[in-house]
Amino acid sequence: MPHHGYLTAIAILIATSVSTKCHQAYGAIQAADPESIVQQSKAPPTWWKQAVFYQVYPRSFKDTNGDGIGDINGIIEKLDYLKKLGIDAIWINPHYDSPNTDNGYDIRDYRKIMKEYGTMEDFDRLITEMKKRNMRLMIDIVINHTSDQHAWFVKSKSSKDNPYRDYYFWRDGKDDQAPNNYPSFFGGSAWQKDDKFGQYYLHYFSKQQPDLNWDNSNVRQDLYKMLRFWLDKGVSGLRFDTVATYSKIPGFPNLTQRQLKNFSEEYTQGPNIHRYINEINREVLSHYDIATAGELFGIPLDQSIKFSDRRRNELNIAFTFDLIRLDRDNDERWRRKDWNLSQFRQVIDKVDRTAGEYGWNAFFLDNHDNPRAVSHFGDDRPQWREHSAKALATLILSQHATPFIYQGSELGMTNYPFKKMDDFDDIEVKGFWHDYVKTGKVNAEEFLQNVRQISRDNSRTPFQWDASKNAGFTTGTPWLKINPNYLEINAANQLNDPKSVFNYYRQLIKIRHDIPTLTYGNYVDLDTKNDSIYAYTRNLGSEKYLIIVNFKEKTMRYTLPNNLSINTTIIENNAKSSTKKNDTLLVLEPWQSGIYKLN
Ligand code: TEU
Ligand code: CA
Repeated sequence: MPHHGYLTAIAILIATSVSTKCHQAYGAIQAADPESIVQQSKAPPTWWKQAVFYQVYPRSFKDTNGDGIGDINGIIEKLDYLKKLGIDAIWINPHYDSPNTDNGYDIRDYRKIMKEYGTMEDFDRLITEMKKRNMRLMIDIVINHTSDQHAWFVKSKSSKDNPYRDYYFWRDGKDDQAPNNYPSFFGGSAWQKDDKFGQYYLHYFSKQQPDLNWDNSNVRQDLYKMLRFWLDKGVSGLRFDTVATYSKIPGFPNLTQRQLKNFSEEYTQGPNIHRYINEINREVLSHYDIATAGELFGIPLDQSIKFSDRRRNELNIAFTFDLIRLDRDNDERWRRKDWNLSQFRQVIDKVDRTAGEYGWNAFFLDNHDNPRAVSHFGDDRPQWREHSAKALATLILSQHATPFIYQGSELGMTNYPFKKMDDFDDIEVKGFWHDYVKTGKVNAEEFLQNVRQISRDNSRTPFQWDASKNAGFTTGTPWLKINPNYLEINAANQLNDPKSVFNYYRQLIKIRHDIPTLTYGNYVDLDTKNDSIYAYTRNLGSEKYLIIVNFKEKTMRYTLPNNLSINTTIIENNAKSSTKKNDTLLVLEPWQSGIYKLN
């Protein structure tokens, strides 16, 4: 819908009163006239602001050749499922040739398809099939580091005077120690000694992921050629992995004890980061009609605006992590902390203010690096799972940001019931184990209690398509265990159930497409201190919508502030008493959520 042009969308809306056959029919919506909306939003309407994105983790989405690993043909097979959901654009995690020490984030050849995922012909067919369905593809760009099996690194380590030597960071040790005290995100030191010449190479992530030297213009130019290769194939979006760490601190000084406690931030403070991203934009991105997103892991929130401020010509969309990691330590990244709704909504408020008039955010409550949304921010116990999944969906699809739905969240898929360490696949969990349990700092049971809830593997278990063997994901042995709750939670038993989480997502996506104020309207939190009812408005011109969620498992009464009153119910979930015109008091059942047009 959004690609037919923004004004057409509004015209269609005006022409037809929107109502659905679903169990929550919502009244006719009269949106404001298109001109005023475009003017009021001050920014040119853009497809990537109006689009609803869906993140596919290819490895776990659909296997079509029985090797237990998802593949590109599996994505093609399921495009009609995603079209039915109402998805406009898909972000896929890395699809390039890789030894998979970090599930594709260790790239061996940027211009080859990972053999487990298929062939370049499969990839080209994916693009063609998506274009037929008016869907756009965003690919993952991992250029902070390569695999240690990449040809550049093989040459680089072969000799000190090889032209590729300074494609990476090689340094002498000090007193047979690493060049400095940098830790790796995946445990241990960020320096790996190479015995051939006794030098060390830098790797912020695993030792199989050596960091590229962005200060070398040959590296940058080779990477820009690679970007053009994929963009010329018709890709419509790029997600830049760990984008703030490309520039390193000159001289690699030791981190102080205080800096070590939040080294993720230190790694984003390189002096040239914006010069490099601006160069990528000037040399590559600005020549294509695409959406670009930056994974701003580690960046302090107040600095995040620099990456998406459209006046700076860097990137379009900011992925920030203050919300999804509000219950995580920067230091002990394996530990989970308690959180409350007031903290949750104050982060959203701050992220929205930070973007201001010229920036733009993604909004997401889970991804492949974080636990499942309904287990993390909802309540995945049987009596609340569906209600809270629909409530979180309501939040995701009514924010002043581009929504990213992570695969399976549209079904209310949950965390996996991990029991012991060898249930985990993730290199990050193994790195934490090495740093914290093997060194005796933390006892194994406390460690397990925490990583069970925060591990990236929670969201990487195979997609649950149906109740057949292996949840219909594979006819082979799945690469990672399938959640045993696939018998109850799967796509097959939700597609035709009007009350399913899937169909709630489908309705919400349609509502978001039909009401531009939910995309462009400003965001006003009605009471950031309220710890039970999350209520905010979205406003554009004379249009005002209320979004409300009862985060508690008990019935709550909520009086609308500032003389606000209900005009029409757009959609609501788990309501006992239907909300009426001019109501100012809402009685909200546990995990009740809704979107309402206000007078
Ligand atoms: O993640 C960047 C990153 O820092 C996160 O991995 C973070 O360290 C941790 O996972 C949060 O719990 C990106 C990719 O999203 C991730 O999958 C890769 O492992 C990483 O970069 C290296 O490419
Ligand atoms: Ca396969």
